[in-house]
Amino acid sequence: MTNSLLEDLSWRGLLYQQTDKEGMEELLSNEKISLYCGVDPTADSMHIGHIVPLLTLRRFQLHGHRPILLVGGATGMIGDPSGRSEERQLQTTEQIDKNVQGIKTQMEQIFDFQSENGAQMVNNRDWIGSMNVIEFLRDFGKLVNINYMLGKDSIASRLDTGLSFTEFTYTLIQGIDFNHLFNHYGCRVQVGGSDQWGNITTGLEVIRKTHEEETKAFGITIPLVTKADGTKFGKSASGSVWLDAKKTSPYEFYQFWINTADSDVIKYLKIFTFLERSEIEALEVTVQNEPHLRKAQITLAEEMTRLIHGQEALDQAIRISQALFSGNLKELNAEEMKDAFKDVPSVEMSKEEKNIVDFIVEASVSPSKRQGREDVTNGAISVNGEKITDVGYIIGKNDRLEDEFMIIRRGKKNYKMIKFV
Ligand code: 545
Repeated sequence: MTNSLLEDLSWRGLLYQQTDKEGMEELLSNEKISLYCGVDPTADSMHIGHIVPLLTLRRFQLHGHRPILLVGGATGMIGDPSGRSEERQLQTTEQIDKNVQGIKTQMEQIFDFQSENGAQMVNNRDWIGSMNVIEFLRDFGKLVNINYMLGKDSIASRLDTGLSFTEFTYTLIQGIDFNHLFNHYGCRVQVGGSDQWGNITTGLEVIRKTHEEETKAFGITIPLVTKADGTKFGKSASGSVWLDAKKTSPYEFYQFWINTADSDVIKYLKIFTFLERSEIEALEVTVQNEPHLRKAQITLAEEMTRLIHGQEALDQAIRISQALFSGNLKELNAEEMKDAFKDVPSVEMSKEEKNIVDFIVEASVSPSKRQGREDVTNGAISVNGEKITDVGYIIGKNDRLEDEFMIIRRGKKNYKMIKFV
């Protein structure tokens, strides 16, 4: 069972670097362990790139191991230089506390906290926050050599451009965390993205130097998620894909996954979903034989939206997508319409009554009056999902949704949102 976990992780492409591969295989086949992953509260929400190590921890949990979820209430006050070319701006304590709340809520979404191996949440401010400077320097600073620190990528790569003493010490603080969790929670493994390798190995160094016999702690890193076309993963038209529904609506979230390229979709099913190997392999066949059905993309979008936003939000996202696809907007309520047309070009118009042809020309839906008349008679124009073919039709109050906006469609796919002012 347990070794099949590592095999599964490897099949999913989730293993990048590992310290003592055989040692960890042996550990996992002999016992159920505790393992951890940390997230710093540098924002009030994670985006989809951040959750890959957490989903990996969840895979361990499904195999009987206990996840420890660390939020960096202390490390967030310093700032991890890993993977960054510039010094960070310090955040206020209030901002960090607010962010901690946001991240905790999102972590709770992914894990089971009830079962025998239920997840545990910790905040490193609870042990780092009360440590004094003498203790830091005498108990831990002595353990790491400057030369050793300078060998870390996150430090070496910043020597030319600049790195404060504050950020320089970051890796040691994360190292103290691993040691603390090793001592107090029996934590044996730390998981992180590939940028965390230096910090994870600092922890192993601290553990090794503060314990007598050969200690058994391990680190794993996970590769960066890439896209076949070489562009950056995790961006939609409107920016990062956040877990927070207020930043990225469930519909946009759903659409992001639906739009995955055929060349990426199987890889993402492996990395992000808990579908079994046989199910993913069956979907792989459909990508080859009937790609136009987009079964793999639909499955990916459904799994991810359900995981992060729940079944109800998924149902709503599907409803919006179907309404847009069929052009039948009548089934949507005003909230759903706003969501669906968030990225659609919009124009502001006054509330005064207007003939349909004049209206669509003013809104630049049709380029000229002549074309506008033609569009209406041809049945190419619909207002809030209803076709208007009468060139004498007057647009008025009843055409405004919530007295505020309106959706016009010209032809099959050209939508415009009208905002009334
Ligand atoms: C702090 C103390 C520990 C262990 C870990 C940490 C955090 C770690 C770190 N991780 C990254 C992070 O990003 C901010 C998220 C904004 C909400 O900085 N030093 O906190 C990312 N991490 C997930 C992956 C990562 C990493 O949360 O590990 O590689 C991104 O994929 O950058 O004791």
